[in-house]
Amino acid sequence: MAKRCLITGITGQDGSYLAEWMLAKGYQVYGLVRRSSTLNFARIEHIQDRLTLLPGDLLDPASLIDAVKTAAPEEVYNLAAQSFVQTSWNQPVLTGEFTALGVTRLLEAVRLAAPEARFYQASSSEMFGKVKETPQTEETPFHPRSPYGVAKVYGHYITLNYRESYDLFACSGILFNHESPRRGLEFVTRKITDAAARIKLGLADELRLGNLDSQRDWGFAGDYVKAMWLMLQQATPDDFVVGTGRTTTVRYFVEQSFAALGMDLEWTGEGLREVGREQATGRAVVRIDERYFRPAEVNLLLSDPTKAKVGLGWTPEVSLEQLIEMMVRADLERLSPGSCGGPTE
Ligand code: NAP
Ligand code: F7E
Repeated sequence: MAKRCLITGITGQDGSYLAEWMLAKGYQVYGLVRRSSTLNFARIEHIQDRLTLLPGDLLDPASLIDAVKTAAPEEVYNLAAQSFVQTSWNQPVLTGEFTALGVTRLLEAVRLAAPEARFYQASSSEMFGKVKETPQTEETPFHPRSPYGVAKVYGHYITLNYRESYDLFACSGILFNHESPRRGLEFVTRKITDAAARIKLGLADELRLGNLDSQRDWGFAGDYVKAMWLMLQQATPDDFVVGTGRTTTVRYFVEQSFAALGMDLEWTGEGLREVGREQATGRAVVRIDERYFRPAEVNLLLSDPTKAKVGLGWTPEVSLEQLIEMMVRADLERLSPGSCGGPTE
């Protein structure tokens, strides 16, 4: 009989890639979806007929218990969260409800309705925040810098606590930034590749950004969901850092994105940096905009993924340059005349 898994956040970036991976592995895949006044299944449209979608919300314990009972899963992946760091300052309480307490609600549902199930929690490199050491490992102390980061620290420790208190097979993957053509448009990488494609096509002439100096360890989401699955195939539950071991600036990501579309870059000025374009029409400007700076920034993230490499046999396959190329090409194709468009690749 096929193994069964339940994925929360299946309509999100990672949920869609994980669902594809689990289907390919022969699992019966259940996904938790919350009610919305408009359908938001764009990322899973292509596989929707092979999924069983169950209604539920991280705020509603009964809906979680129902979903776990119905799916009767061997594996549960908790990917649902309010995941945008900037929004967590505007909605700190809601972020705490979803991203922190939501984990406890789901763990309780698993403890009560499927205690033998293996549980994956989507922890984050944002927990390292104002980093205590570089690179960051599973042993690096946390110092979160946003309500989102604080909520993720709670989710991380409650997962560990349920492992220690109830002997649940509960693991946390401490994942560094991972991107794809399915990344939400508000995150910096997708904002850049979408804008580069628009500027190339003459649909926009400006890209507004905040801190160009912040450094991230960016990988491809399609690679990272494999690490999630590998964690739940181990003999004992454990936590793993997942990243590429390479860090670059936001500025570098901008340069590479425009270069991938054959556009020359020229940075000028302190507050205002300009992009000169040779092949597109009009004039493109990268403008520094105070609105995109954060009250407290995470300046530098760099993973040491040795434990995942050795313990899980996991290595990322897509390089940063390949990822950028993949993202700009997908945005260019989506926005080109004659394309059917849509918010994803
Ligand atoms: P995402 O694209 O923002 O997806 C978030 C998902 O959570 C969506 O499916 C969303 O549903 C769902 N969700 C939000 N609130 C919910 C609620 N109250 N009840 C039920 N579902 C809810 O995020 P992602 O990039 O795929 O990330 C997946 C997980 O990994 C998140 O927990 C994130 O915090 C964490 N993480 C991400 C990264 C990264 O770089 N991507 C790195 C480390 C950790 P709707 O479609 O209805 O909004
Ligand atoms: O910002 C800087 C910004 O919003 C990256 C989430 O998936 O990864 C993600 O969190 C950096 C920051 O991602 C803009 O200040 C400059 O330093 O793409 P981001 P994030 O905050 O790193 C972690 C691991 C998660 O767990 C989260 O869920 O880019 N930046 N200018 C900008 N960022 C945005 N969004 N927009 C700008 O205009």
